[in-house]
Amino acid sequence: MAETTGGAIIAAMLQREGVEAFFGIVDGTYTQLFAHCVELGMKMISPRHESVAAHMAGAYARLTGGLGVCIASNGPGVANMLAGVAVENGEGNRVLLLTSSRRTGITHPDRGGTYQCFDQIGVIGAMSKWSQTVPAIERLPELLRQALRISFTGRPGVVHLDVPENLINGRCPEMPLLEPHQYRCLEPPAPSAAAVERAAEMLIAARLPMLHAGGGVIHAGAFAELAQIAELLHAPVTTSWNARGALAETSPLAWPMIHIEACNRLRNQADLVLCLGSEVGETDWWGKPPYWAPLRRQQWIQVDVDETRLGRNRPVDLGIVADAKEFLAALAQRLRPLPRALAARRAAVAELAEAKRAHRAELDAALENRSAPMITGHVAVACRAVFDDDAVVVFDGGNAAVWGQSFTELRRPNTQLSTAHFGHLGAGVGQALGAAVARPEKQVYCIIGDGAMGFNMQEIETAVRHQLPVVFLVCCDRQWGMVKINQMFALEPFKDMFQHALGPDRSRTINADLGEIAWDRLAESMGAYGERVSDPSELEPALRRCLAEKRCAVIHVDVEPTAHLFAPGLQYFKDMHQEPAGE
Ligand SMILES: Cc1ncc(C[n+]2csc(CCOP(=O)(O)OP(=O)(O)O)c2C)c(N)n1
Ligand SMILES: [Mg+2]
Repeated sequence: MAETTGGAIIAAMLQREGVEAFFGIVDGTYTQLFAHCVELGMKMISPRHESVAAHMAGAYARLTGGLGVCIASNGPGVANMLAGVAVENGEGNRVLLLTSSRRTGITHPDRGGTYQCFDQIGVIGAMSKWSQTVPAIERLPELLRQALRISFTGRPGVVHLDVPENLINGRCPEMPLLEPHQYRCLEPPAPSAAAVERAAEMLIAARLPMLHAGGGVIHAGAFAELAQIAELLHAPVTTSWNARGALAETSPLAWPMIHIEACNRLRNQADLVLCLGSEVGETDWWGKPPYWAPLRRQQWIQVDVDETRLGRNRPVDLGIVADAKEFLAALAQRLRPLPRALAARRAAVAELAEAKRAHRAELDAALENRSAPMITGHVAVACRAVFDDDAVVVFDGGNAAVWGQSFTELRRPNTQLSTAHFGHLGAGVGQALGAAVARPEKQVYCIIGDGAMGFNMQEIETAVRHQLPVVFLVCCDRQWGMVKINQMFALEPFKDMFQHALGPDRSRTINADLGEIAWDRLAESMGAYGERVSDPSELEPALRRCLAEKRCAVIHVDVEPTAHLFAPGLQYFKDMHQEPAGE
């Protein structure tokens, strides 16, 4: 019988799954794996830290609607990957992690003193959807099939298969391989006709229905369907933080999550919520009053691929297990335009929209300050003026991300990346690079704090090496801004307790200041293009020069450090940490 290797088997199976790119760092324990993948035409993108590979894979999966594959080598490589696993699983991105481990027999369990070994599946098992090791080569195809089956079932997240080095690199007999349709369902779950009928009746009868979209809408790619249903019903759309931009914000029916009071008002006035692919978690205030109407005044229909999420945080009147796109497409078939009811809805929606406009004007007032160093809001505004409407924007950092979100209009669906569940500083660097791999023909830019950039600055070289022309705008306030402002308020009532920590006049903060890194010069040292801008009127020309370079570019943006501390809406963020008052 012809011979092959475990690595070649995995590569062939990934090819059958349509994998075109994967992310990770080379190591001898899995040479046969990455070599065969590259041989089959898959692009291997190699960052300089394993956790970045996970974020690249997560962003890639989210933007392509496919599978994000990353690899990490036993012991230290896997240890470095753990942060990425936690974040990407938390964010709910469809990531397949393949790791090597030491040869069979000396690990799982550790024989004692095994080099570069820890309980990889025990640790990752506790932080992912599924994690297993391959005990013998005969079981490799079956266990990889199980990993893929679980990856495409329910809410996306990280699945992990660990393969001992001798099984990846050693020779073995060839084995028959199956096609994906032979081992997993390729069709997303469709709703029953009865459930669609009931939902349609409720939506037609409602006075003011609204839609609430979560990450499930993004992963289902249900953008056109969401817009169509919103228009048919003339229903405003809010999103979770994770799904911001599921509906283009150029639509008058989009209620961007930055307009918190406007969202609260809408969520209190709607008498019916159609909740799509969202678990209605903490950043949606658990679906509770006073942020949403009480149960007696508001019905809920919840649609999710994962039955265990139905009614979990907010009780529902109708729970439907279905993919968001399948459900919305079926609903569109059933709905007819509703001229009489719509007239009343139009008036109600127009009135509610006033709160969005007022808040926008309030935010934009900050832009009247055009002194240098700049007010951080100018960064996002200049980007919106220069980058294409379909550019992918990544927000990372504390206040830098809040300023960025607050001044960016998302003009096309699925063009925004952040770590909405984790707020994980530095993840945006990998996300931006992953975005550039996923959408090579589109522009990608990343608005990031100077603290956040410091976690993964080495990846500028990765962007240069792989010709990923991402533009980074590093908002340099030389502080952990979001934490500094928090300390200023949180320590105020306890000032007298901290004479040593806060200094004799009790005016200091504790370790919230950072030194300066010259991000433009750092970038140049790695072969990227660098600029430094302090005056807001110089930002657009600098961005145009960056784009003309057609390579990775980094702009060191000097922002006014005190104004930067007062990012819009921080009080709401603080409020969110408390349990909402209502039932
Ligand atoms: C990996 C990680 N470590 C720590 C934190 C806690 N944290 C939240 S915001 C913040 C400060 C962010 O500083 P920077 O990136 O410079 O953004 P700025 O607020 O100054 O704009 C910190 C330390 C976090 N969110 N992620
Ligand atoms: Mg900072």
